[in-house]
Parts: sequence; C-alpha cells; structure tokens
Amino acid sequence: MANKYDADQIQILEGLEAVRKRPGMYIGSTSTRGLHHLVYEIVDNAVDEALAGYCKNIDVAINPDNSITVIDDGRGIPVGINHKSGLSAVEVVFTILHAGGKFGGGGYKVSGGLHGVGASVVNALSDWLEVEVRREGKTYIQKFEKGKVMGPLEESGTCGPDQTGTKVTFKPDETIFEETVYDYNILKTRLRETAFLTKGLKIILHDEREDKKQVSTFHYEGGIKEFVQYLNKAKTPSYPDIMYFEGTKNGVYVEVALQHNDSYNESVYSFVNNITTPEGGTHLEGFKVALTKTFNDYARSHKLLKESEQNLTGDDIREGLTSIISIKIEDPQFEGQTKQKLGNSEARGAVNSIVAEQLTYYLEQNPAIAKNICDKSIMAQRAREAARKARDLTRRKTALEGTSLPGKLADCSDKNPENCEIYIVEGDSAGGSAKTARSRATQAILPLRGKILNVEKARLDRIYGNEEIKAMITAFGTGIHEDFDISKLRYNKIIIMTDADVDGAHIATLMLTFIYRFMPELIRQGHVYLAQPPLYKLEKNKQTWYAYSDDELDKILAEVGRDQNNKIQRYKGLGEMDAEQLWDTTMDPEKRILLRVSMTDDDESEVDLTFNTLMGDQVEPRRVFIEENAKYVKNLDV
Ligand code: 0R9
Repeated sequence: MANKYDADQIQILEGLEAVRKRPGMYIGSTSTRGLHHLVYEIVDNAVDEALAGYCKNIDVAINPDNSITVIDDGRGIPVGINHKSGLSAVEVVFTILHAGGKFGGGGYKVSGGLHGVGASVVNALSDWLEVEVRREGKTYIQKFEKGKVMGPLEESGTCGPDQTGTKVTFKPDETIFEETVYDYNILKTRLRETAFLTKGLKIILHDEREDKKQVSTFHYEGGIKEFVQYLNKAKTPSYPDIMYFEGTKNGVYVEVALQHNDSYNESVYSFVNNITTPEGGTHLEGFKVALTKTFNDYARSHKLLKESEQNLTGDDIREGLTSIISIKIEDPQFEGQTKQKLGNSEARGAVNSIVAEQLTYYLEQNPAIAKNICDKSIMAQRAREAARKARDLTRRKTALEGTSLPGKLADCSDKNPENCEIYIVEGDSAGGSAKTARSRATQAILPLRGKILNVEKARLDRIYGNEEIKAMITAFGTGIHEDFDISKLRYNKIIIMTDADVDGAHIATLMLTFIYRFMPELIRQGHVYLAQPPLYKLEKNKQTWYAYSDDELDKILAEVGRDQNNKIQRYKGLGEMDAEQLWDTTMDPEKRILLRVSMTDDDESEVDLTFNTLMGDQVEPRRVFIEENAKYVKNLDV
C-alpha cells in the first residue's frame, strides 16, 4: 500500500511539474490573460455547484497582496477518502489534472471547457494555495506550495450544520507569470457575464487593495434576458419586450433571449456551458436557421411579403438584433483551429426546434412586434440590394480598370506586406508632412479629410458611397464583411495618426469603429495601432527633447534644470511639426511609440457595448460612460 501511495505521489508531482514547465499549454499564456484565467478556473468550479442547484452566492476578493480568495456556499468539496487514489477528494481536486470532471459526478459543467483545466493547474501555478471546506458541522483546511502538498487535509474547527461551502485562496507564482497584478475591470466584466449566464446566482467582487477599495455585485434573476437589456442599453429598442425562449431537448438545455434595436449591427453572442463560442457552431446554426424560416413563414402567411418578393435573408432579419444563445450540454465537443466552435450535432436540432416552436407562438401572440420586425427586415433587404448594386459597380470597375488604389494614397515600394505599414493621417497638411517624412520603401500614407462617416449610425449603402471609407477599403486590400480575406492585407501595420486633442480622439474613434464593425479580424490579429505624437518639445542650448506626457516633461526638466533658457512648445496638432520632426518623433520605427489596439474573446460583447455607447445615438449612456471613464484619460488637450 505504501509503495502504491509513493508511486501515486510521484505521478502527481510529475503531472503538476509538467504544468509548471509549460504553463501556456494549460492556461493559454502567462501574460495578464493567463493570470486572470486562474480566477475563472476556481470560480467555474463554484458555478458548477450553482448549476447543480446547491450554491447561491460566490464571493471573489482581490486581497492586498494580489492573492485571490473565492468563497462559495455550496455543499463543500467532499472530504472523504477517494478509494482509487487513497487521497481525500479535496486533495484529488487540487493535485490531479482534470480531476473535477471525473470525480464530480454527471450533470452540466462550466468547468472543463476550452482551457477548463481545473483547480490542480491553478495550484501548480500558485506560489501557495489554501483550501477551506465547511461540511457537516466541521471545518477542514489543507495547504499547498507550488502545487506540493504541505500536509494532509486537517479538521480545523466546527461550524453550524447549515454553514457549508468552499473557500480557496491562492497567490499566483511570480516566477511563472509576466504580470501578477490583478485588473479589477477584467474580473468585473467576466464575473458580470458569468452572473448573466447563471440566472439567480449572486456574485460579489471586492477589491481589498489599498487605494483601490471597491465592490461590485452581480445578480440577475432574469439571466440572459437581462444580458440583452444590458447590451442594448445604449441603443433604442425597436419594441419594449425582450423575447426569451427556454427548453430542454435531446439532453441539451437551451436558452435564447433577443430584442431588435434601431442600429444596423448584429450583436449575437453564443455560449456553451457559460463558455463563449466566438466561432459559433451547431447551436448558432440551429438558431439562425430557425429565426430565418420562422420570420419568412410569418411574413408570407400574413401577407407582409408579397408573392413576387424574394425571401428575407438571415442578414436582413438579424440587422439590429441583439441576442444571446446559451446552451448547457453534458459532453461539449469543440472544433476548429482555436477550438471555439461547437461541433455537437444534437445542439443544432435542439436549438432549432425550441426557437422555431416558441418564436412562432410568440409572433402569433404579438402581431405588432412581428410586423415591426418584418417591416424592419424588408427595409434591410432593400438597403442590402442597393448596397449590393453599389458594390458590384465597384467590383466591375475594378475588373475593367484593374485594382486602382486611391489617388490620395502614397503607397510604399516594397510589395511584401510583412514589411509594410500604412499611416492613416488626419488632414491633408499633416498628410503632406508625413509623405515627405516617410521611409518610401515600407511606409504608405493615406491622408483623410476631416471626419469620416460614423458607421455606427449608417447602413451599408451609405457606407459604400463614402469616399474616405472606400479609400481605406481599397488601400487595405482585404475587402469587408463576408468578402473579408486577411491573406489579401497589404500592410502588416495599420497606424492611425491623429492630433492629440479632442477632435483627433474623435477621428481615431470613428476610424476604429469602422475597422471594428467591418474588419474586426484586423484588431483580433493585432494589425491596428495608434501613433503617439509628442505633446511637448523642449529646446535648450541647441539641444532638443520630446516629451510624450506631462510626467515625461517633468522628468526631463528635472534633469536639465528649470530655468529661463528652456523653450517649451506644447504641440496642438501634427500640422505644427515639420517633416523631420514628424519622422523623429512619431514615424521612425526605431524611436516612435505605437499603441496596439487589442481585443480578446473574453471581452467581445463589452467592446461592442463600448462602441455603441460612444458612437450610437443615445446621449445618456454616453454621458455616464464619460463620467465613469474620465479618470483614465491622460494628456488630452481640450
Ligand atoms: C471556491 C471554489 N469552489 C470550488 O472549487 C468547489 C468545488 C466543489 C465541489 C462540490 C461542491 N462545491 C464545490 N466548490 C461538490 C460536492 C459534492 C459533489 N460534487 C461536487 C458532494 O457534496 O457530493 N467539487 C468539485 C469537484 C468535487 N467536488 C469532487 F467531488 F471531485 F471532489
């Protein structure tokens, strides 16, 4: 027996050692994303207990030392000895890879998804971890260091018979993670989403760090219905009701919530066992097919669509639609390159039949809403037809005349996109300086005049008619929407260069809105950047310094001395710099500062909401957003 125990111990240590050697393989990365992932792993175990019907509250705290505590009020991890391993169930959960799924019994689980690797991986990657269990009137505790057991699970006291639950505290290992400071807002976004997806569950997040103390509570009895309401808060809903369909079929539990708004964007997000599926899959296919067929059947049978008229397409019906599709399934199969696409075929049928049946009933009961959506879709169909004609015209022109690049574009001579970058520059005058300053071989310049169209408030047909947007589309080479093809991208870096003032920030936001709505893959794959022109020039004794922030100016002044020989210039715009200065400060790849625009799958619905808050037509949510975020703005000249 002792020998078997020793052999098992060696195996466990080897397992956790493998995690420490190649952490990326288990949690994706050791960057800030991986760091936050540790929290999701532990929280997901508590959410499983909520899905099993035993846990109502989860409390997450960022402690002053950047360790994390997660507490749930579920049954508590079982403390008895697991016969197969000879270890307590608690020790199994924290030391054996993928133990939760195997030992936790059947049922739907949110843990064990894409990177759902379990508590043992968090333990392996933590400097220390402590688990406390309350069960059957007793409290138990066990401690670990870098995955290693510091002692057996021990009884540590008593508690009331109803005070059951699990508390896990861990401190990520600084020798493994590049970044070990937790970001409250990243956890907040994820925990809010988890609460929306698990109706009735209350999640509280605390920041206990000095100067950062704050608390957020997420508790939604309406679940994904409230998620849709939240996503639509900066939009004007087309009707007051949010549709909600729910049911179980073929062992798949399906929930769908939807509401149209007066924007032209589709904001449809799908989840499997609370894990986002940005590439969709069978559940999303089932939803789309059911939606398209049900609306066409309704429009035909109620004579809203004439016999001579074409069927509405899925895109027509989903214009301005916000929807959440959330399913729970016992054995999810994830496919595709990034394993973010659901493959289970039973999910297609389950979602299709639940949505088709309940939506048909809903439309019959709510004829005014049904007509509203059909009319909106018919308008979308007409606009799409106009846009198609405009696009075909451009395509025919290109076929006849060859790919004619925009006249204003000063292209680079190197034809290998890997080496090339394009500066999108605000205004003709800065564009002129940039053209003189650039390195002709690898840097292309596209000056844009004034403010580009706000695509958040425009339909495709108008967008195709806008000169500035057309210039960007042709210059980038990728096409947009369903025509988008990243392999045709003509520049590795797309750099937005605007003045460091309110107008410049607005123009940069308009450009980002366009790229995000029409070519989001450029952002996902890290091709989009913001140039950072300097804010100050300091001249003294024929020497020149540039400062990119007030702090930097202070530092330079501290070094060179504060006296009347200092000549300080506050740049108001790019136009104030001559070509040489522009090159030295903002365009020289050796010296410039670029900010890469990033977005991850973890925050896609939040990015969507931010764009329509900033660029949509509702004023109040924008005012609130600005009030809440003004504290983060630095160096903006107003
Ligand atoms: C604070 C984070 N919470 C957890 O990690 C957590 C795991 C867990 C759990 C069970 C209950 N609460 C939990 N919280 C549990 C209990 C029982 C059966 N299955 C699960 C039971 O009482 O019968 N567990 C997750 C895995 C396991 N427990 C185990 F069974 F594998 F040990």
